[in-house]
Amino acid sequence: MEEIALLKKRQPTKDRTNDITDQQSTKVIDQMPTSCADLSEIGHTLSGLYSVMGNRSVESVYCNFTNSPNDLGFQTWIGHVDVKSSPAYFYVRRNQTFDETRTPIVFDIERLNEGEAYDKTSGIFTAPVTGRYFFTFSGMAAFPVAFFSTRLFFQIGLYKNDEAMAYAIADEVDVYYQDETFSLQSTLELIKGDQISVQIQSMSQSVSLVAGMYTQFNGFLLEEDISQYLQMS
Ligand SMILES: [Ca+2]
Repeated sequence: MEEIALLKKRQPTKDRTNDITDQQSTKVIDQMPTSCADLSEIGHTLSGLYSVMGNRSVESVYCNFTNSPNDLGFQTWIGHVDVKSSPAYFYVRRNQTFDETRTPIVFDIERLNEGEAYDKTSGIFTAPVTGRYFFTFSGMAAFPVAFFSTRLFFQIGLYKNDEAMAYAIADEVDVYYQDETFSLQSTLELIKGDQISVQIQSMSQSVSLVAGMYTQFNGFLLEEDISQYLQMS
């Protein structure tokens, strides 16, 4: 008796499996699904959240398969799915002061370098994938004792390949030793292989970049153009 009861309990599950395999008309589409209609076409029947391919990114949609494809509630767009084929974020500092112009500043202290896109021997971040990135650089410039009251300046830039994307400046007019802070930020569209560095664009003689905890370079991949890798058939 117990066995029969058990069989009866299992029966609905078996029937449902048959429903899907025997009655649902399924077919293969020659691309990644881009909508609930595509998902339905390849055989999905359970309503729920699904990932589909959008124009530039993977998107999340809610499919209500109890509605017909023409009903308003059949597909509800939820948002973009943040897919990254490779992580990229870093936080680096420098151990010693720096005073060379138009040379990538080497930050040799890696607090974090996920994905190893920042190279601490060259000072260059190389975009591992095409997408949008955020960079921030803040620091302190040291101004020497001047013998007469004159303006000393320090101009630093964030460079994409060899082109400046942002400048920050610090200056002082004083006869005493001075420090002054600066910061710059950039949100950039980068192609895979683009190189980002921080360089002193120009400065007065004997000015220098302070090292240690006072100068920090950070960056991370905001959003990757994932679709370009997925055009395979
Ligand atoms: Ca100033």
